[in-house]
Amino acid sequence: MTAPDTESLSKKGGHLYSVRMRAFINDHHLSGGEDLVSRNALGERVLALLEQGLTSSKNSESLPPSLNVRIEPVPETDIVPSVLLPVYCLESGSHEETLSFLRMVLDAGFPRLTVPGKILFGHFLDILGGSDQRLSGATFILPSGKKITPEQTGVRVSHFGIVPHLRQILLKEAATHPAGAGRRFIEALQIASKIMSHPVPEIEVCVSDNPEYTTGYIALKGFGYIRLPHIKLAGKAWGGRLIGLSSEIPASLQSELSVYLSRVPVLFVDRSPLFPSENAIALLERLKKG
Ligand code: PML
Ligand code: MG
Repeated sequence: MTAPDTESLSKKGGHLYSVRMRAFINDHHLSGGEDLVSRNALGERVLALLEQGLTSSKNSESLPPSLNVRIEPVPETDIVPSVLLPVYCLESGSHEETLSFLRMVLDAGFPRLTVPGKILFGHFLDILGGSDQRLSGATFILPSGKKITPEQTGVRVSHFGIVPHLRQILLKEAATHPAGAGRRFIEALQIASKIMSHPVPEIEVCVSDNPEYTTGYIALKGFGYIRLPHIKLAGKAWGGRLIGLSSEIPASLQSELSVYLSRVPVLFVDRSPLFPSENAIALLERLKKG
């Protein structure tokens, strides 16, 4: 484990800054991004997030978007340091191939799963088909197969960041994946890693709501994050996240989980390996071994 970035964990006053950006046109969400950074890195991150919001590819008519940028100090003592999940990538030439891999993983391909994989896959097909478009956040699936949507539109995983040198290294390494690399991958890896850093979630499946971004992922507790190229067909402006829980938790614990995911600041100070892409057979073999 490398030492935490001493510049990021600022000494003076013991604070980092949470910076969160959201770009939108009227009620239509375009783009969001965030980080947890030191005072020194704040200006550069704010500018990068502004650029991200202003150039969102979801803004098909190129109208001038509105942007909310929120910057808040976060006491160092509130920050939970964590480690990013290992990253795998499926080698796939088509949507059908990727979907069939996902179906196999969920249909007993990962023996440790408590949630019923077939039901989860059904809910995922609903997301792909666009039947849950009012959701902007994640939905929970319980071991009974029951689906719970916190706060009506789902829980938004937020308040996370990554030390700058890890971002750079991962972007460089992931460029060898057929799915490519970019800020979406880094952001999604942080979200999945934050979700799996809580004891109750055991699986997450995600597809982007960006019509041009066709790579999604599945994250599995105790295994890692598998990138899924072609999980969606280009041109569809909807997506979503399903989080499978390992136990039937009472409503009070569900809200504790939602608060953790949406509010508790988690800073990624270390990473796990990033593996080259592999075909479905090789990945299923790895998954069987757990
Ligand atoms: C999103 O756009 O909200 C989700 C992006 C998923 C990224 C998957 C990847 O590239 O590994
Ligand atoms: Mg998105």
